[in-house]
Amino acid sequence: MFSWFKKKTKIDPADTVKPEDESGDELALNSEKNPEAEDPAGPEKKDALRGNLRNRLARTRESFVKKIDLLFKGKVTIDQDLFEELEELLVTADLGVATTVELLEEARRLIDRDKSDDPAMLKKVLQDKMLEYLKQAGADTVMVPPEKGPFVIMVLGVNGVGKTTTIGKMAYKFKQAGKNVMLVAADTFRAAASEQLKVWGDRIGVKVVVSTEGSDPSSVVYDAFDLVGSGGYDVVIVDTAGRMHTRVNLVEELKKIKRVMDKKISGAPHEVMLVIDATTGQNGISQARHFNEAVDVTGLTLTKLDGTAKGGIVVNICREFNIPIRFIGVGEQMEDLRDFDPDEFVEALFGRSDPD
Ligand SMILES: Nc1nc2c(ncn2[C@@H]2O[C@H](COP(=O)(O)OP(=O)(O)O)[C@@H](O)[C@H]2O)c(=O)[nH]1
Ligand SMILES: [Mg+2]
Repeated sequence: MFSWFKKKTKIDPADTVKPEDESGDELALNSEKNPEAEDPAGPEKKDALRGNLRNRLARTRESFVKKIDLLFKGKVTIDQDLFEELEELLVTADLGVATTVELLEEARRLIDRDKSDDPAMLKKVLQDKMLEYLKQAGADTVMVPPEKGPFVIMVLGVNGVGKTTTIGKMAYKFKQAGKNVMLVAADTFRAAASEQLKVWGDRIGVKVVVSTEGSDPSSVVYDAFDLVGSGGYDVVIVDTAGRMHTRVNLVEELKKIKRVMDKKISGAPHEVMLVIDATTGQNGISQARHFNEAVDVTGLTLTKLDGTAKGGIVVNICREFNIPIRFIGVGEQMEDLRDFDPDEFVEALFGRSDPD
């Protein structure tokens, strides 16, 4: 099992509370206080969380995995019909045409090679291949903070995808791990955006630098970053506007914010995180493409997986972009942000027994 924060963790949780921590190691979010931390003494607790993820992914399970099961039920041989039905099912589950075609070609190749006629084999190939896609994109998913100074995360995404909520949830995770967090409201397009971030910050107990509506987002960032050194912040998360109707301006604005960040803190932002709403299906793919062309995206968060049957989008995104998924959002509460773990995800979806 691995995920970006469980893997290669070198920081002792006791060390992470020191604001002067400059070890340069991967961020250790799995402190004792983190409810999702792997607890060798508590397998029941881990099982409960796993069961919970399974519940949260219920809609995708129902519409996608159960349909696959139904399709295979009673089938004794693999025939063209089975392939065609499977193709349709995968495409409608938002795996995308290209991913589906590739998956089925690979399945055909393996079935020919093994001269297999067993539908169970086809199903297994499908699951394995999906897991492979998820693992390829997530092979190196550890977010690495800089050797010195704060870890700066810039959060992007179109309106309503869940940026501000995800920032609140991330801040909670970092806080739980003993990090000193500052949030910056650089979504100056709507006053409500700044207020919403403030509400999250107050709830969690972290500093929020608010902005006034209509102010220049890069000057908000410029001023906010002046406070970083004196405040001893370990993590700075910047919320940005995501209006789409002025895409060119938005791109220029994001580039400018990035430049300002780097000017104030060399190397920042260390993570450019794009938030994608899983319920938008293929639309999410084109958003990822646009944003990635404009500013190099280094990590993804997929939100609202609890409310959608389009969970297949995760496989599609992993195959299409070689950008690691850091988190998945599975609810509206602050605890509802999960580290993305391919094994755990596939297991929760297909209900396999523990792959380890
Ligand atoms: N069910 C569910 N709702 C979410 C999730 N993430 C965000 N939301 C909701 O999506 C809506 C828009 O979120 P917001 O953070 O304001 O989006 P922003 O415009 O990108 O900043 C809010 O009602 C959130 O509560 C999630 O993982 N699951
Ligand atoms: Mg927002």
